Amino acid sequence: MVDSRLVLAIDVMDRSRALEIAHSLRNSVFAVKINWPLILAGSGSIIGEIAKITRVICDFKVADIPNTNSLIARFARDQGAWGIISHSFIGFESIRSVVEASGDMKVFSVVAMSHPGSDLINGNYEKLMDISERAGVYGYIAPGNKISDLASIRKRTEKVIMSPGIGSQGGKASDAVKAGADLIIVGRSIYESSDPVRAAEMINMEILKSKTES
Ligand code: O7M
Repeated sequence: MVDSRLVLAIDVMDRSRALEIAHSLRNSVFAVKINWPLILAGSGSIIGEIAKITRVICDFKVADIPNTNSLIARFARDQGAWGIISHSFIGFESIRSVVEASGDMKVFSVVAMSHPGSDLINGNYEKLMDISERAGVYGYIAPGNKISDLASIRKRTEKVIMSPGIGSQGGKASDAVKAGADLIIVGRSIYESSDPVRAAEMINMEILKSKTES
């Protein structure tokens, strides 16, 4: 597996394009993150197909009752996903159900977000981290374009932090790494670029440089 800290978000709705993107960038990424648009446009079997190419993180932002959450997590695990993303505002029992159904699959908990209007969730990161910690998550999602939120979250944990909000949403990978991100999520600014491999390599270099500086 390549030595990259980059997680490529493939938010396209065409199955063959998704596979082509995953294949062409497999040597430049730590993992590929897939989300509902791709699943809804095709079928869940895309997880297993991409898992043959690289690690897959299922960004399902799980947010339901424990029984439903368990079904979703088990499905992702059975398809061969490496990781899954769950919300945490759903409470201890619900996120615990994701952890229990995930087995070896890594569970990342959303405790702050990158978009305008995320203040409600971001203002509650301490409570959300406490719930997630008790539930036994592997890591956290925290915004790479809201550096003070990210830095505050880093201060409270040594677990893996994965950060979106880079490029198209205004954040810089170097700032996010310096504030404590371990893995950087980037989507459009790579797969919509005229040279996606080069775009990914530039971000890989930026991450590496910031890690050695910080
Ligand atoms: O780089 P982009 O903006 O094209 O894509 C960012 C990806 O990260 C996209 O898949 C979003 O759904 C996701 N994301 C956010 O942009 N903001 C968040 O706060 C959280 C996520 C995410 O990945 O949550 C797990």
